[in-house]
Amino acid sequence: MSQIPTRIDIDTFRLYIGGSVEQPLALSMNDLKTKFAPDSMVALAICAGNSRSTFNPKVPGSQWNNGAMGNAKWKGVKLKDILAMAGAKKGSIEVTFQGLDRGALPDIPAFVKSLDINHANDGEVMVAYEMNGQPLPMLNGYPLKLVVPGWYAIYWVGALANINVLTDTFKGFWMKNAYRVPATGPNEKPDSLAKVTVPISNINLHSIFVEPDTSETVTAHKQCLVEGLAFNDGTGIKKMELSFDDGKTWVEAQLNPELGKYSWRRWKYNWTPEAKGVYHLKARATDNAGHTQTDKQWNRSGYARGFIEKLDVNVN
Ligand SMILES: Nc1nc2c(c(=O)[nH]1)N[C@H]1C(S)=C(S)[C@@H](COP(=O)(O)O)O[C@H]1N2
Ligand SMILES: [Mo]
Repeated sequence: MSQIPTRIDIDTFRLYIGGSVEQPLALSMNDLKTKFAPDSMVALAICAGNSRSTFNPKVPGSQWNNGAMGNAKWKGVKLKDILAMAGAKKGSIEVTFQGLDRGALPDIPAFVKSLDINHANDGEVMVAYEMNGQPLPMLNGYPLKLVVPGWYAIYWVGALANINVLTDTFKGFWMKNAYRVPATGPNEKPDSLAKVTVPISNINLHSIFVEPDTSETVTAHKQCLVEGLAFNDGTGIKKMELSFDDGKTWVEAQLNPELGKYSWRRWKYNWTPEAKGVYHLKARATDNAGHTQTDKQWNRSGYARGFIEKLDVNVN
């Protein structure tokens, strides 16, 4: 656990922009709300380690189920507009982000993340001051959170206070040593770990069941609403399929309307089991980039789960 601030004086709080810029800035909350056009979007914030507990063989780290994620409407200022006001100098290549929290122990490196300057300037990355129409809750990074839509929440630096423009590659611990995946994607074999790794980046295609849950009783010959979520890095979900026989046959589920390209997408299916017994359900999404979820995936850190979700349902 990091030392996170428990109190912030919003009148004296400043967001500092410095480094390789023409004009270093110290922006108050009022500056952010009055000197820039507001921007908003619905986007999924998901921990890279979400669903880690389901990796086999087991990997170290918080044993998350599917709970380390949330979908919200974010409002704030485009990072691009803030960088334009500061004026990144020629030769700038990266931007770093740091919050007000400090490592729990003196030798824990400060939590600093970086983005390529073109990504920072893509017009989508946002410095958010509201979540679902309210000021950001303290525990979600009050008063400002970087929103990097389509990328894992490790980049969504909370209590954001320092933005630094760099003319060389950032080599901080949380980019160079931690939060990395094989260069070929978030998949490797336990007995032959990838030698080349890169910082984790965009959200892997995945889908989960929400209803029914394993404790629910489903009755034969009665309709049961099967519901869940699907998401990826923003290319969007094309198709959602379900199997009730452990992957032998598949049926198409209905996708709810899209709330935005970076939002999760809800899906549903009216299922009427024909007999009593245990059913082995599977959920499989296909995205607009042409990927379909597969059964097998593993990596040493349990990041970016994308393999197919299973659910055993007892029908009485
Ligand atoms: N300042 C700061 N921001 C941070 C982190 C952190 O340790 N410090 N952790 C990141 C990680 S790993 C995740 S999963 C998300 C969690 O977002 P939440 O606190 O809104 O749930 O915050 C990200 N932003
Ligand atoms: Mo995380």
